[in-house]
Amino acid sequence: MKKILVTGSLGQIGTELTIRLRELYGAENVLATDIRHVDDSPVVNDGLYATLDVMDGERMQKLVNDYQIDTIIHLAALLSATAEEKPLFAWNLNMGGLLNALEVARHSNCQLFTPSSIGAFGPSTPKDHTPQDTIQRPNTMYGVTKVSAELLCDYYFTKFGVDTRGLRFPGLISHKALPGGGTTDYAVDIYYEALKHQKYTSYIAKGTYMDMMYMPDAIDAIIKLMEADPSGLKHRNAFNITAMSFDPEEIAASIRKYIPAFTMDYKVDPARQQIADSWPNSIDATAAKEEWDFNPQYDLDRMTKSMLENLANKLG
Ligand code: AKB
Repeated sequence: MKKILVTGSLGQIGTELTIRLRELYGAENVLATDIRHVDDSPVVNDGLYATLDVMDGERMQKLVNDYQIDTIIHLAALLSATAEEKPLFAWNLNMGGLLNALEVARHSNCQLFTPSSIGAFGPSTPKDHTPQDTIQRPNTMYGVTKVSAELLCDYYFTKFGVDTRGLRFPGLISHKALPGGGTTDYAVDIYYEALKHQKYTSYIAKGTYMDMMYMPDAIDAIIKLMEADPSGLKHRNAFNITAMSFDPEEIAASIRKYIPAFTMDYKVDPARQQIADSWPNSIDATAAKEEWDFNPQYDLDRMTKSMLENLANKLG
């Protein structure tokens, strides 16, 4: 049975992933960690939990030793919009945290997962059906850290034999935990506002297409990739994955199928728009499909239905 340590477990991916990993591998085999401690979170209360600042490599190593960890899922990082506001901190946290996780993985022979992003692409990348292997010259600090992270994980695999694996995530949409500081967050906010006020003001301009995915598909993808037979993996770090690509008008139209009175207007945020404009319209996930059978289940309308049903229950 795997013994898994998750960093950033109170974040948007970590919250749902930790719960799923505990269901699959047993609560006693999943150690959730985060720099924060949130009293009423199931991540903290329903299993093993320890505070961990990923910049503290010694503590990370001690936790791995104490709990005999063999798999590290390293999620702690700043997202794109916050990274643009605090570029030096973003570099230090995103790269320093990963380097610590890779060193611990090397010393303790752990498998390691870390997410990359569509943010690893830039303005000179082909915008439509962006290939798996293509130009990566991002012009955001987030993107610079993501490309560097992909290369660093490749290096640790080829040089030291660490079993590193990764996915280039699109915008992730979830009803359980909110994202924080991303460019694609509008596609989560819109569902909350649709239910609360039947209207939304989008900070992303009409006609801006970005790849997106519903969180259950993202969680399945992480688990499937980590379980995949390594002999079938030609690309370890990191696979393009996507389930849909839409602009603000299309997600609004999908919401209107369930809330006909829903309206949307625009107040574009130049900082986040500039980031969105540098990313692909839609990426090509063929390598993930061929190498480990990536198979997302949710398209836009199915996701909208599930988001609205679940959020309606949550918001009462
Ligand atoms: C962000 O918007 O920063 C993230 C991402 C696509 O990596 N959701």
